[in-house]
This record gives sequence, structure tokens and C-alpha cells, in this order.
Amino acid sequence: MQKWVRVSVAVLLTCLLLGEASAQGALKKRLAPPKTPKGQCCDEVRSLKVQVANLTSVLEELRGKQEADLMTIMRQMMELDQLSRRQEERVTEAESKYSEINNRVEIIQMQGAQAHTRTSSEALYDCASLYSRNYKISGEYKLPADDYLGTPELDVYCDMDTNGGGWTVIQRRKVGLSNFSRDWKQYKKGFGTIRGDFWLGNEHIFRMTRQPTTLRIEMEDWEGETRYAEYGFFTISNELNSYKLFIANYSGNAGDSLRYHNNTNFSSKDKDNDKCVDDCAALRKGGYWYNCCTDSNLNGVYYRNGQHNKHSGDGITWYGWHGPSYSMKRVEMKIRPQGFRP
Ligand SMILES: *[C@@H]1O[C@H](CO)[C@@H](O)[C@H](O)[C@H]1NC(C)=O
Ligand SMILES: *[C@@H]1O[C@H](CO)[C@@H](O)[C@H](O)[C@H]1NC(C)=O
Ligand SMILES: *[C@@H]1O[C@H](CO)[C@@H](O)[C@H](O)[C@H]1NC(C)=O
Ligand SMILES: *[C@@H]1O[C@H](CO)[C@@H](O)[C@H](O)[C@H]1NC(C)=O
Ligand SMILES: *[C@@H]1O[C@H](CO)[C@@H](O)[C@H](O)[C@H]1NC(C)=O
Ligand SMILES: [Ca+2]
Repeated sequence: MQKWVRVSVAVLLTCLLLGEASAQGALKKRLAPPKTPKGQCCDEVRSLKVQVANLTSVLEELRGKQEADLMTIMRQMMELDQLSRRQEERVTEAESKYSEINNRVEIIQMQGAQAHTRTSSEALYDCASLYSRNYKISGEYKLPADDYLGTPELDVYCDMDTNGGGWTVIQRRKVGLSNFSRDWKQYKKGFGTIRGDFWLGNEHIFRMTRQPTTLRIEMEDWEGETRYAEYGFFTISNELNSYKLFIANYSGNAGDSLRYHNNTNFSSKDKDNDKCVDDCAALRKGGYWYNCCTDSNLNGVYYRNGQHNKHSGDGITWYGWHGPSYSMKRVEMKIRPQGFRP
């Protein structure tokens, strides 16, 4: 292209010089016919000028197009990158599903063998006992019913990775589609989906914490930072005693925001058992061990990406980290026996 421009310019200059020369010639030879070479040449000059202008504009257009092309290519590369990352995620998900399915097949096989259970030490009643039987992959498990212990069949999610594993997850918030403003009965037997958001159920939590138990609470904020609070001792009383909470021996980096709820009864939207003239379960829109009312509200309303509950205070809060008007992106509460050794 540029070569063509240069050639054209050269032609133009030649033509201009020729034009001048012939004009001078015309002055000397008055009788020479003035129109033919000169007129032709000037027409050519004009057309050449137009062509040069045209070429310049074409060149500019091309440069613009190249920039646009470059940007398109960069955008396409970024999209490809995202796509491959998404694909990677899908593969990981598929892999974990596959290993979980394998696990469940084994569990079902084990269920047959389990019929012979005669002592409590052989029973499978939480993720820690699964772990000690060499089930060491995190995921969903079906705990078989145990007639000897009088325990029902139960779907659980086991965290076999965090800090040595053996954790039975009792609560999770991460999807944000389940409504946690539920009644006493629902909090008693549990609700939600074991892979998504759920409450395992106060009756199950009561049963599993009859042995000395540790509670670990993990949370993530909308900036992707994670923190945890661990209580070396955790138990709740039975339904007659309103599933009252006892915790002790805090450690962690999220702050001790369950302490304020220590020694309080469980409340739900239809049972105000809190220590307040207000109805905390209604105000905070969850079921929890409300005092008057909260220093944390892990069963509150899920507020999506940056939507914080400035006014109502009903979000998924943990005052010790982000205060009363910040709702977490993800929370998991999990338990395991105090004596657990990986
Ligand atoms: C430039 O030249 C091309 C082809 O010769 C023509 O189609 C186009 O209309 C011209 N553009 C201008 C601005 O003269
Ligand atoms: C959750 O349930 C409560 C009461 O049942 C209702 O008032 C509220 O609108 C529900 N919230 C959502 C997000 O569905
Ligand atoms: C708390 O930890 C201390 C020191 O390890 C221990 O002596 C105590 O029994 C623990 N408290 C409970 C309630 O587990
Ligand atoms: C907690 O529940 C128990 C039994 O359900 C009850 O006797 C006690 O008064 C309750 N405490 C509060 C503060 O409501
Ligand atoms: C909770 O209350 C019990 C007494 O009922 C106490 O021993 C324990 O230390 C308290 N836990 C916290 C974290 O303060
Ligand atoms: Ca009240």
C-alpha cells in the first residue's frame, strides 16, 4: 500500500513538472495549441490528487481496522481463557461427583455388613466414624440407620479435608436460594439440600453432640477472604430444654461472636425463646440461639453480592469480623468429636 502511495506521489510530481514545462513552452511558442497536453495533464493531476487523498483515507481506515482487529483478538483470547477455566471447573466438579458416587456405592455395600453391628464403637453415626473406616474423600454420604443406637438413616456432607477431616457439616450458606425463615418443626428435623444450603436439624445436632464435640465455623466475605471460629466444646440440649446452646474454648481469627449466644435457647419464627422483649427470630428472619438479639446471625437472610443489610440487621452476620451490616458470601458450620485424630 505505502509503496503504491510513493509511486503515485512520484507520478504526481512528474506530472506537475511536465505541466510547468509545457506551460513555459506555451509562453515561448505562442502559436502552439494550448489545450491538449496541458488540459490532459491537469485532469490527471486532479485525479491523482483525489487518489492520494483516497489512499490516505484508506490507510487510516486500515489502521483503525487493525486496532479493532487486535482488540477483537484480545477479547477472544480472554473469552477462551475464561471458557477453559470454566471447563476445568466442570471437570473438577465431575471428578468429585464421580468419587462421591463411588463412595456411596461402597457405603451402600457397607450397609449390608452394618446389619451385624452390636456395639456402639462399630456404628457409623457421623463423618468422623466414616473417616476412621477410611472414607477420606469429602462429599455426600448416607449414614445407615442403626437399630442398636436407635439412629435413623441420614444424609450428611463430610468435610474430610479441613484440618485433618472428619467433620460433619451441620449448616451451609452459599447458594442463597433456600429460605431460612422456618418454623420449629423444620429446624428440628432439618431442611435444605445437603450439597447446597441446609440445616442438618436440631435433633440430629443434639444426638451427635452427646459425645464431647468441637464446632468449627468457616466463613467467606464478598472479597473472597476466609476466616474461622472454632469452639473446642459445643453441645445443645434436647428439645425439652429448647436446644439450648453451650460453647467454650474459642480459637480462630473471625472473632468470638457466638459467645453472646452461649446459654440461650433456640428460637424460630413460631417460638420466641430469646432473652429479649423483641421477637428476635422475626426481626432477624432465622432460627438461632437468639439472645437480645445477635452478635452473629448465621441463619439470617442471604444477601447477594455486596447487598448488605444496613438497616434491618437480618443478614448472615458475624459482628466480630464485619459488624452488624455485612452479610457473608459463604458459611459452613461443622462438628467432629473432641478426641478425633486423623
Ligand atoms: C477510493 O477508491 C475506491 C476504488 O478505487 C473507490 O471505490 C472509492 O469510492 C474511493 N473513495 C474515495 C473517498 O474517493
Ligand atoms: C421467607 O419466608 C418468609 C416467611 O415465610 C417470607 O416472609 C419471606 O418473604 C421469604 N423470603 C424469601 C426470600 O422468599
Ligand atoms: C477448655 O480447654 C481447657 C484447656 O484445654 C480444658 O481444660 C477444658 O476442659 C476445656 N473446656 C471444655 C468445656 O471443654
Ligand atoms: C429456655 O427453655 C427452657 C425449657 O424449654 C425454659 O424453662 C427456660 O425458661 C427458657 N429460657 C428462656 C430464657 O426462655
Ligand atoms: C458458656 O457458658 C458456660 C457456662 O454455662 C461457660 O462455662 C463457658 O465458658 C461459656 N462459653 C463462653 C465462650 O464464654
Ligand atoms: Ca422475645
